[in-house]
Amino acid sequence: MRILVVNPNTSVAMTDKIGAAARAVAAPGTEIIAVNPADGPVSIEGYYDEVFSVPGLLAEIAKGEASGVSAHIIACFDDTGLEAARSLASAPVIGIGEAAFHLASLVAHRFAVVTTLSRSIPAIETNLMKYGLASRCAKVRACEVPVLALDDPASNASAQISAEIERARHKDRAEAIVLGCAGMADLAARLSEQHGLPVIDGVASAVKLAEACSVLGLKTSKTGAYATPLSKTYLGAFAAFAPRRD
Ligand code: 5HY
Repeated sequence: MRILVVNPNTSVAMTDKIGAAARAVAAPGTEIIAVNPADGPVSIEGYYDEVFSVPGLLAEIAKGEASGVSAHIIACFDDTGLEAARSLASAPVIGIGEAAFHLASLVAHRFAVVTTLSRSIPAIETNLMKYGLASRCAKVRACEVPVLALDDPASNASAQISAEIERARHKDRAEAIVLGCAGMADLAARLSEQHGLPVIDGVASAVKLAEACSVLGLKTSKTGAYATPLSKTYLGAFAAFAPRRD
């Protein structure tokens, strides 16, 4: 099977890291195609960045559909553009945030999320409510390291994340931790070992759930929320995005 993994921001180094994390858990026979749009924000930190990442994301999803991929993964923890992507696609579309929340719920009564900046917290809290999993999440915390600083040794990111994990354990009674950024994908195993509890990365979670959907023959339901968009004209710069039902 072939799985498209879209990093909706435009930082190639992050796309490479995400692709490596996806390939590390992919089953034999699963091909991971990791891409990012050429246009859009270099990182997504809050609602404004999210909006400008969605057109590029949808263009990549459309290409994946045309090439017949088995599933799509949106590799941004906010699950940016998830509903629009599902409306466009027939193959399953898995957001790394939703995937991680569900896997955390399978191994822990209560989990906490550790994301990058505090400004990213409201969108994650809103998604937890939307997915019906807010009651399982004790708290969404932030390590206050910007997305693109996660790989900068000067940011002390791993130590900052570890400090929040300890606070989540002792103050929130968290029994598992969800890493709230695709850029943290390479940290999960070591942090789990260091802190003695499950630490869940959304990229790996999404790959296994995408494989499961494909093996089970599940495709996006088009009978309601994710129905194919109605044909209509889009004027101006977005004309190429106009939905055309065959
Ligand atoms: C992500 N931003 O996974 C989110 C995380 C965040 O560019 N990739 C991004 O901080 O909202």
